[in-house]
Amino acid sequence: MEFDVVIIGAGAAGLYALHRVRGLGLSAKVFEKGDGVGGTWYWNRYPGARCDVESWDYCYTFSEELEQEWEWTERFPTQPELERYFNHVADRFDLRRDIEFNTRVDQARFDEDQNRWLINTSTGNTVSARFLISAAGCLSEVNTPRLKGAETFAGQQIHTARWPKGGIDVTDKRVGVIGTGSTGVQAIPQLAKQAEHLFVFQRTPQFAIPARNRPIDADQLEELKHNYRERWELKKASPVGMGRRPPEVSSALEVDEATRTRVMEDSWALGGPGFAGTFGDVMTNAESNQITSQFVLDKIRKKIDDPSVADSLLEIDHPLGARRLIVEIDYFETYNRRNVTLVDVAAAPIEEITLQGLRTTEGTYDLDLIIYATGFDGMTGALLAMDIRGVYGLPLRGKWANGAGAYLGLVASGFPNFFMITGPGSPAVFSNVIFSIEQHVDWITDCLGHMLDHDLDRIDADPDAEAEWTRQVDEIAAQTIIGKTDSWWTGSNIEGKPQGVTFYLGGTHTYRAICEEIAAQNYEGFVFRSVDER
Ligand code: NA7
Repeated sequence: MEFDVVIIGAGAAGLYALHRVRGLGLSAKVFEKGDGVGGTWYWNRYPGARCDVESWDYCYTFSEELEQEWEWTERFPTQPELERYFNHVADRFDLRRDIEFNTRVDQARFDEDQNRWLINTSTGNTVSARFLISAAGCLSEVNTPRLKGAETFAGQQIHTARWPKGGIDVTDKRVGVIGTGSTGVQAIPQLAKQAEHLFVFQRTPQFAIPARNRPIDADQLEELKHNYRERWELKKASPVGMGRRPPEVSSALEVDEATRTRVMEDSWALGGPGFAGTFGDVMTNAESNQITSQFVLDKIRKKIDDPSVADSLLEIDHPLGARRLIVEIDYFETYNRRNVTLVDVAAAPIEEITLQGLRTTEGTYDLDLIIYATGFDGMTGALLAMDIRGVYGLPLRGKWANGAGAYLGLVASGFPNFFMITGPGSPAVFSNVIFSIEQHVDWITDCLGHMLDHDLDRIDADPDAEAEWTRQVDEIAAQTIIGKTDSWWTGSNIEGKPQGVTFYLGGTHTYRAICEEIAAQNYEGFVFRSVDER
C-alpha cells in the first residue's frame, strides 16, 4: 500500500495531523497500537486519572464549531471525559476510516532511491509513504523498573498506564504503589478509599498544589464558550500556551511582605498548575523560589496529622517547579487514613519483590497488588522504541546515542521527509501540550503545502542549523532550575539514557515566532530538493 503520508499514533497529535493532511488533498494512514483514539487518555485509565491543565485550555482550538458544541463538565477533566472528547473529535471529523488500530509501527526506513519511507507494522505489513509524521507522544513509552524478584510475585502487578479497561477491584486488597509523581498522587487517594491497606513506596518527595477542582455550571460554560477566542490570543502570547493572564507581581522580592503573602494566598486559593507562576520569577530567581516553596511547605504541613509522616512527605530536595509541579486532590489528607502507610524507600530502599510482596532494607510488606506509578521514558522513548532509519540506513538510535535533538524539534537531519510532532528540541511537554501539538501540526502541514506548491519532494534539516538549534536549547536549559534537577524531564529516570533537558524552554510564544519567522524566510535551515533534481 502506498500513501502520501503515514502518521504514527492516534492521540491528540495524530488525530489533528490526519485532519490537516487530508485538507491538503493527501492520502494518509494512521497506525495506532491501541484499539481506540486518545493516546495518553486512552492508556491512562488508573483511578483518579485526570488532566492537570484546565479543560478550557486543554482542548483543540482549530475548530470554533467544536469549541461551541463540546461541553466540559469540570475544571480538570477526567480520563473518561477526555477519552470521550477525542472519540467525539474522531467521529465529528470522520477520522476513523483512515486509522488502523491495534497496529504498532515497528520499523521505518527511508528508501533513498524511491524517496519514500517504508514502514513495517506489527501486523506484518509494509506500506510506503512520501512523508512520515510521528505523533507517538512524549509520555507513551512506560517505565517499569526492573526490580529483583518481580517475576516471582504471586499477586498482580500493573503499570498505571496499562490499567485495564474494566478496572481492577482493589476492595479488601493489600495494595502497594511505587511512585509519587503526578500519577501516583492522583491514584493514591482513590485507591485508599477501597483498598484494605495501601502502602505507598515514596523515593522522592515532591511539591503538590491543590487542584481546587470544581464542576463547570451552565453559566460558566456559557462564559467559556464566549471567551474561547480571547483565550486563544492569550495562549499564543503565553510562554506555556495557557490562556491565563501573566502574574500581577513580577518578582516576590519587589513587594513588601504583606503584599507577597496576599499574592501567595490568592494563588494558593486558586490552585492548579498556575501556582508556579505566582510571581514572574519563581522559576528563575532562587530567593523568590525559596519564599514560594516555604509558603507551600507550611500549607501542606497543616494538612498532615502525624509530624513524622509530614517530615517524610516534605523533605523536598529541589526547588518548586524544578520537577513537574504536581496538582493534587486530597493527596496529603490521605495519609491521615488508618489504612494508608507511607514507606520511605529513599531511607530504606526496595531490595526485592518476593512471592508475597515487597521487601525493603528495613521491612517486608505483604501485598496482593503492586502498582507501578513509575512514569515514562519521556520525549524520546516512543520514538526510539521504533527502529527508524534515515539516509544510508542511519538509525535514529545511533544519531541520538549521546543526546536527542532535531531542528526546531521538528526534523532530525539525515531523516528526510520525517516530521516529529513535539519532538526533542521543541517546547513539547513544557507547555499546554495540546496547544503545542496544534502549532506543530499547523507548521508541518503548511510546510507540506509549500512543498506541493513548489514541486519540492524532499525536506531535510541542515546539520549546522540543527546543531545551532540544539546549542540554543541546551544554553537556555542550563539557565533554568529544571536543567539542574534530576527528573524524567532530564532523562535521569531511565538507566543509560543520555542526561539533559531535550525541550525548548525559551517559551512557546517565542518558539512559535521563531518557527513562523523561519518559514517566512523560505524555511531557513531546512534543505529542500525539487522534483527536477531527482
Ligand atoms: P514520574 O513523574 O516520572 O514519577 C515516577 C515516580 O516513580 C517517581 O516518584 C519516582 O521516584 C518513582 N520511581 C520510579 N522508579 C522507581 C523505583 N525503582 N523505586 C522507587 N520509586 C521509583 O511519572 P508520572 O507518571 O507520575 O508522571 C509523568 C508525567 O505525566 C507528569 O510529569 C505529568 O506531565 C503527567 P523518583 O522521583 O525517581 O525518586
